[in-house]
Amino acid sequence: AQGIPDEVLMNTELIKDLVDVAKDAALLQGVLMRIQETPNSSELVTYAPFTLFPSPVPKTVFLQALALQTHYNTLVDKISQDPDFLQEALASTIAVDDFTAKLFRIHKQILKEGRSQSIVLGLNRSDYMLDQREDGSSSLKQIEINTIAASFGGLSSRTPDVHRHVLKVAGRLEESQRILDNNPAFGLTAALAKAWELYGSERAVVMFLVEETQRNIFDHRYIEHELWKRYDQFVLTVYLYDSLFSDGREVAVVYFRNGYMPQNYVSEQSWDARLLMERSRAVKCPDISTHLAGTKKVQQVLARPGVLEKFFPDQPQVVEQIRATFAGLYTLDLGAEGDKTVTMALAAPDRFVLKPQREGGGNNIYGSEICQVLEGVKDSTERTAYILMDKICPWPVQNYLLRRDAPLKISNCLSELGIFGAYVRHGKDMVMNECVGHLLRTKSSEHSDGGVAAGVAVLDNPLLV
Ligand code: GSH
Repeated sequence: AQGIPDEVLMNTELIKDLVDVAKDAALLQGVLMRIQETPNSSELVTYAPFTLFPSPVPKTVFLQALALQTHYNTLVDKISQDPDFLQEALASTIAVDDFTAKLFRIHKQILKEGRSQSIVLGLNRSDYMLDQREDGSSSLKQIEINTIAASFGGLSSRTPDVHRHVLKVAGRLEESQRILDNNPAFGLTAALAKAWELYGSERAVVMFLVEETQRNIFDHRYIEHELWKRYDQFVLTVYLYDSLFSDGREVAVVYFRNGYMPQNYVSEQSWDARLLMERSRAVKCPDISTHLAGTKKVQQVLARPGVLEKFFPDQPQVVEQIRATFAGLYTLDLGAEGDKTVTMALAAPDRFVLKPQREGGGNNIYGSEICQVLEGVKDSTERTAYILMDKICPWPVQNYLLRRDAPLKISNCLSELGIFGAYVRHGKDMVMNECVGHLLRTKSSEHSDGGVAAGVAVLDNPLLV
């Protein structure tokens, strides 16, 4: 099996027609975003950015990523229940990174008071790229795991039909039939619904905590509508961008689609609100310790020898399976090991990515900028706000990135595969632990960083090869 052949990619007349077909198909399927000018109105909306064609992904690697997801769910959940591990892993980071420190303070307070809710709901997305070497080998490497506001499970449920249609119109029936079904919205909602049911109060609402500007509302709406579809009765869902405005209704589940960046906390009151939610009986998705389990520092510590073994003491094959997806990850803690990391990074910055403890995309540091940043902090504790990771290098593939008002041109593209995980734990019992779908995102190779929300990547589908 192959990707899209050049005779199609280079046929300019055909491409022009297909672009119109594709945009209408996206609108018809509801692959939508609000526009930048009016981010809180649905009067004028546009298609969410997407690729004209699906991108090739080797089948073995795709299956490998799917098979890992329930183990990653378990790992994240175990980390969240291990205060000693989190304390030790994050000690150097919270000493210098104010945002992580504030989250950690809430986590400590909850530990002291005791958790108010034994139902845990985890909706995450583990992201990977292919490390493709000159010798033709490809290996799956994890970029990161998102344990808060993992997005695009809604829109990616609708993109398969867009690519199927485009390929059919292009006369590529065989490729069209190879586009996989995908419905993360359904599985994410199944977990949300399970948590709501376990909470056990018909009148309690599911609260979507969203950003003040809501361009990505349709991605949220898919989840919301899936939730309503499950019940004959009235299900209450509310959208709030400031939890302080909750108007007296009991909240069963708080689904965070906000709260992952420092800018999301506009004042001290926002931090008070986060604490209030953590203390409440509502099921938090994620709770504060699961949020912390998704930090880059935890990712780096997990790659140290013996750490995965601690979480899976009797499952060496699971340890091996997970570890196989780890790229080289290096500490910048003060001491000889961290000094070695600094020297290594300065000697060959193009081989690495410098990652601060930030989410939302566009925060990582590459190339000569790594040297600038490291030169400034290398002799101080400030460097412990970052970790260093090997840069993953996939082969570029040509495709057309369709984005409102952007000129049409062929681009060299890199793709990132995300796998959605959903789990619910009630006390000690895992009552649900599933892999619920995938998300392929593709960007021009000119950009080293940034997702769809950050305006860099676009939605895509894997074409298994
Ligand atoms: N607040 C927006 C939403 O909830 O839809 C964006 C959230 C966001 O940026 N989430 C990150 C993500 O999944 C994880 S923290 N980004 C994927 C992308 O933008 O491509």
